[in-house]
Amino acid sequence: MRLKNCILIASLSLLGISSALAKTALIPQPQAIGWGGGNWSIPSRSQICYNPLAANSVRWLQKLIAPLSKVTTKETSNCKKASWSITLDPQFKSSDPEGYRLRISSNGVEIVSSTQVGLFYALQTLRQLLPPEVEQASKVRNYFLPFVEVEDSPLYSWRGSMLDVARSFYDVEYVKHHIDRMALFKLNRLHLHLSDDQGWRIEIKSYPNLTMHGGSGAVKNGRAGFYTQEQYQEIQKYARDRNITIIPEIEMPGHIYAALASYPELNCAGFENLSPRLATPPQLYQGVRVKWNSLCLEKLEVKKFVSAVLREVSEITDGPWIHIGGDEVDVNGYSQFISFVEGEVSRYGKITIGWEEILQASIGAKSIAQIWQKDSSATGNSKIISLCQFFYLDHSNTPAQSLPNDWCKQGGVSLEDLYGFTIKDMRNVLGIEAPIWTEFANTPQEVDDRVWPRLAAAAEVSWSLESRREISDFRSRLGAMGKRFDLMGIHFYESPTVRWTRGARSETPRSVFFGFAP
Ligand code: TNX
Repeated sequence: MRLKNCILIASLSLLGISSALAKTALIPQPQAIGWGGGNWSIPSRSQICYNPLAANSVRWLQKLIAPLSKVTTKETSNCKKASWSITLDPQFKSSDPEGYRLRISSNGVEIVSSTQVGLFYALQTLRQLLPPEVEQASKVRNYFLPFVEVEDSPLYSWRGSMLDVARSFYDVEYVKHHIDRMALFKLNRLHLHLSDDQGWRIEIKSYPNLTMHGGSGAVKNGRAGFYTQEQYQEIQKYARDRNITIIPEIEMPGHIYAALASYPELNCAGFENLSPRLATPPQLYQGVRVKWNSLCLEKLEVKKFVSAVLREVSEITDGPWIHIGGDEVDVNGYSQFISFVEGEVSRYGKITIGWEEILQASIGAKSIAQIWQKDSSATGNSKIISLCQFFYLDHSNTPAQSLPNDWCKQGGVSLEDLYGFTIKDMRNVLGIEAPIWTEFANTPQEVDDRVWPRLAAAAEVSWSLESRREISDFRSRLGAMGKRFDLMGIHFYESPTVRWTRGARSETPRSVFFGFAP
């Protein structure tokens, strides 16, 4: 089958016709896929027809195929003759609301789902079947799409990436590129780690010094900066259009030195809450030590502060969750404090997420634990799995890369380690999230190098059934993705176990959907 395809592709390219080399390069692997025996030649002029419910999705499709064909659109309930049809059908049966069907035959391309999200994912699958040049919106003519039928839906509802913008700051533009790349792999949660010892990155109007002072710092060699509330909402809207929910994290009661430096009254008398005292307010901190500071929990000012911050963050957050950190801190009154914070979060209408340590407090049934070191199944709370030996992208890709953060797994977290993640007990598991901490990833290129391609593997682990996953097959699909990464300007790590196809790497990040709003 493979050999036949190669011969076909080779002979088509001899004729000067580009074809679906991308045939084997779908990531994540769909739940069901059947390749047909032929190809559909995209006509130079074509029509998309759509039903009224799909009006928003049709604009994405138009944008995607503009490089391939001169397209017109038609709203109709009878899509029999069009080259492209896209239908939002509330009656469409799928095992999940995010599911979809994509069919390519001699009649053209037909997409259907019961939701806009499903249609969006069908378009991402189609995007991967199209030549990587569409990412740069370069004209591609005479392209052939393989006959195929895809029936697809996700394993988990939580398919996440976490970006630490606190140690080193990443601006709105980079975050938007990151979001576009996430969307390509059907990821749907972006957790922003907005505060830590080295920096405070989100404007809080009632505590302006958090960003004026706390936002001016960063880890050594890192970047300073912050998002205004308006910029934060701009990111959120951009993500929302791409079915990605932003989860804001405000760390407390530890990992909070940037706030302690900005508002000294949040410290205890004599700075007893700083131990060892690695910096003294208002001095900023550029190091990478953890577990040395905490809010002064017994102070009334601290409760007032926490409440005001959570209120403002909740007000600008459109998703249901607020992440409160809660990790790596040794402090008396931890449990009561977490209960207080959880109460404030729910008072402002949101659900609490915290790192696994919050399970030591008596948290409410609705709160969610993010597991990073030790999976404890003894709890009824929902869990997000970020176990460091599988999902910590600040760790090296290979021993040869030898990055400074290797505390969880010496030699690093290889593509194979991550891809090999399996789960015995799926009860209460919402899904998976892969964090990139940025103590030692200080530029967009360095983040790219840690995040890609491993985040694509995390996307497959969170979308595809274990029975649909196979490492050598994944490696070959990933290798075929190399040229697309290059044309998108992604500085990915060339995992040595993958045979990469390459293209001319774009100087600047790009994607067919960058900056697009439907
Ligand atoms: C542990 S994971 C941390 C982070 C560090 C990371 C470095 C977690 C909840 N805390 O503060 O950045 O290790 O790998």
